[in-house]
Amino acid sequence: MGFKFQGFDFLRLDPQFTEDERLVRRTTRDFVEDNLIPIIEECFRTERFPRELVPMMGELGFFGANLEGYGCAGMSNVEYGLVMQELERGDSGVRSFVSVQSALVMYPIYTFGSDEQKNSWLPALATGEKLGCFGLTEPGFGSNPGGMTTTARRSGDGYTLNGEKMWITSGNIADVAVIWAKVENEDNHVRGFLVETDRPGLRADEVHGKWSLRASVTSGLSLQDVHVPAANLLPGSGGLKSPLMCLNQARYGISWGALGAAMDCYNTALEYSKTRKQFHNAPIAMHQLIQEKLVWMASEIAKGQLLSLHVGRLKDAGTVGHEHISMAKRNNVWMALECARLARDILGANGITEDYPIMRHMMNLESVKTYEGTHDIHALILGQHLTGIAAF
Ligand code: TGC
Ligand code: FAD
Repeated sequence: MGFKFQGFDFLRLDPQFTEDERLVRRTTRDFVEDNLIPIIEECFRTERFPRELVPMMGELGFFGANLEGYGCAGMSNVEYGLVMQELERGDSGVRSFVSVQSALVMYPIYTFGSDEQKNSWLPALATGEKLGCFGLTEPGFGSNPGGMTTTARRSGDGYTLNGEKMWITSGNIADVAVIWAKVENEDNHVRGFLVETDRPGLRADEVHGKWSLRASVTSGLSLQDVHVPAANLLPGSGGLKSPLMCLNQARYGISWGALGAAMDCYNTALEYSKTRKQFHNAPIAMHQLIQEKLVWMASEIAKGQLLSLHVGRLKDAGTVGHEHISMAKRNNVWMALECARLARDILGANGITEDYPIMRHMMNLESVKTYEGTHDIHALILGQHLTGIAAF
């Protein structure tokens, strides 16, 4: 069932987007409408990542979209954001997959990698022929990745890695893992390593039974004496700042993605409220309480659009701060989750079924609120920026 997506432009923002930006949005929207929407409920129900869509997403330039060269599309950050918005209108799990491939795998290779690493990995990651994952979080260190216990020790012609990574998106389908580890004989400095997933000693265990992001693969990674050549160290990486720079790219995309999920919830609730009749044989949209909920959603989505667009323009101008990205991620994900809850309410009992996308968005957004820095961690990042005092 569900209702056809109408787009959302209460503030008449469209003229603020360039023709290229509108084209990227249209192309991604068509891809989602034609290829993702028809299968997403089945994927979510059966805990299946729709891998068959990967080659098409590669052809459309979704992977590493805002990077230049190496077969990447060279999109602006606003265009990249609009891709994320449209993908997450389809499903947060598919947007997560693209975020990880782009912001957390291709970006660090592009930014910290050697020419050899860039040439050998980026073109294949851009087409989707190769897939990647990003291992920062550990079982005991989520919000505080600086405490990580995964180690790399220089040995022979390379490094030997040991440790456990947890909650790793795409872990079981990746060809390469970007692993963050403390180098034991280099003052425990955090560095990034490219670890091919068929190396002896690396094991990926898929997490099953998630009630969120069920169309996305999530894994635990175990590294036991995994040896990589010295050429697998990302030479430009150094310190916790390096993985945090990757997180900025992903968090920025998430701020747009959450808008897409919120728009889908709003659109569904609006259309439903105009057709569902209760009391006086009249649509429930005539009731003030229903209208107030719709107005809240429309107002918050419109404000969220302004926020992401402005942060995107700052990013394109090279003047964005990570605090701006924290505000956009925190606000828009919270807002989207509230929209999902209000929309579910408006749909009554129908809202809990897979006939409508609401409950799937709501469950997905619970993860989105937690990953890439929880809602509260972003409050503390912003608090630190405002006061100069770290309260972590
Ligand atoms: P702290 O001492 O504050 O910072 C260490 C160094 O990093 C610098 N820095 C940043 N640089 C770039 N971007 C940022 N956002 C940065 N934040 C801090 C900082 O200036 C410092 O530089 P330097 O030169 O002085 O060394 O570090 P801390 O250990 O106190 O931690 C800070 C905190 C809590 C903000 C950070 O650890 C954090 O963000 N925690 C949240 C962890 C997180 O977000 N994990 C995400 C894992 S990946 C994931 O979830 C993927 S989900 C799938 C998908 O994306 O779709
Ligand atoms: P914790 O850090 O244990 O936090 C638990 C609670 O305590 C939260 O409410 C938090 O806000 C609060 N809290 C923690 N510290 C403080 C404090 N100082 N003050 C106040 N409150 C605090 N990680 C990766 O590296 N790669 C991935 O690809 C990846 N994909 C993921 C996919 C999914 C589906 C999920 C759910 C997670 C993924 N993650 C990934 C991990 C994610 O980044 C972490 O879950 C997140 O950083 C939070 O860590 P945690 O779950 O250990 O929670």
